[in-house]
Amino acid sequence: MRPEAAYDAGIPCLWMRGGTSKGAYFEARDLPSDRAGIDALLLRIMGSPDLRQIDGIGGADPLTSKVAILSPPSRDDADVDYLFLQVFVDAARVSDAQGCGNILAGVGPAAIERGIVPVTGDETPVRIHMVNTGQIAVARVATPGGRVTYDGTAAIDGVPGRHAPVPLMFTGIAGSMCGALLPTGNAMDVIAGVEATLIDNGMPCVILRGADFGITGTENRETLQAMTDLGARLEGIRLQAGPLMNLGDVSEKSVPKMTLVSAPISGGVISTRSWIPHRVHASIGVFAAISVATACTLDGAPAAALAALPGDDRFAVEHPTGAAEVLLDRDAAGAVQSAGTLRTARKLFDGRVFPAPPGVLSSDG
Ligand code: NQM
Repeated sequence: MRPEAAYDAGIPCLWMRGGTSKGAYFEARDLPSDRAGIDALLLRIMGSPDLRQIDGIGGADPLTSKVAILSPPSRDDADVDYLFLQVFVDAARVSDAQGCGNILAGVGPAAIERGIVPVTGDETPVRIHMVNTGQIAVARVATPGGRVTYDGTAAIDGVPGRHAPVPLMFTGIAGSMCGALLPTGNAMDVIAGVEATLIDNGMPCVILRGADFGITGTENRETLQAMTDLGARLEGIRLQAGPLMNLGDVSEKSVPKMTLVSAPISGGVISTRSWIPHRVHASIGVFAAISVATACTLDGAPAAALAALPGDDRFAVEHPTGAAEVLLDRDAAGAVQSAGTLRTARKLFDGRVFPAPPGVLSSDG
């Protein structure tokens, strides 16, 4: 491991928006070789723990306190390895216990920018080994004239403007962290007297009926965040769900996510409000949306009874700032075989980041 002073001259860092999240993209070779060293350095870079992350580059929100670490592929069926790390805002904690499909959207462009993946045409397919779950995603990156472009006409809800599309396709993501799509074997379980679906199609999620919590599905993020009793009730259910989902004690983990569902309001399949798990999501995570959409197809799941299923494979999962479109390929029996989504990404800044000196950050906000 390198001495601390090796980082005083700054660390190469790409600051990118991936989907509806933002994060720091690093190459593994520029970081310490051990996880403890990486975690300590990332806390200093993002400015955690501190509610404002004022002495770091984190955005004082779990959705903008994210990190992607890229390295050459460790598998023959991939072009790049991507390790996702969630840097907690208010705790000195860094977690690899989840992936992130939004930050994933920036991985293909970043890997090309950094020369890990060569351009292969006007569009470059990038096979991404998602190290957190051991699964592969394929991103298609617009590379006209041999360079990544972020300009384009694709729009995603939760992000202003139009940008180059980054379609993402996934196979075999069921049971990514829980070992099975339905870790309890049931489409519906009862926890603390409430019916829930415990599901993992790329992201461990607990899906509950909003009506059981007095939620209509029209509330905005701020309203829900202010409902502290609701947050505490969801956390109680989450702590019980963790072991049932083969995740063990989840008191310090960012999974499972908690999603309240209601009948669709604006022409989509279902309305969602998500806790990730203690802050309310401004929209919904990519894999969380895939997991919710999948739950909508399961007989006996509370979400299925509320859903307006589409006639095709396009599932619009409504969220507080619009809808996320999920593609679900189903076999003749209706079982989900593969999934996809459309994201966009944008390079915001490319430079060197300077970590705060060790030991100066505190959590007194
Ligand atoms: O579910 C937030 C996000 C995410 C994760 C979170 C995500 C996903 O929106 O794949 O994208 O759930 O912590 O970035």
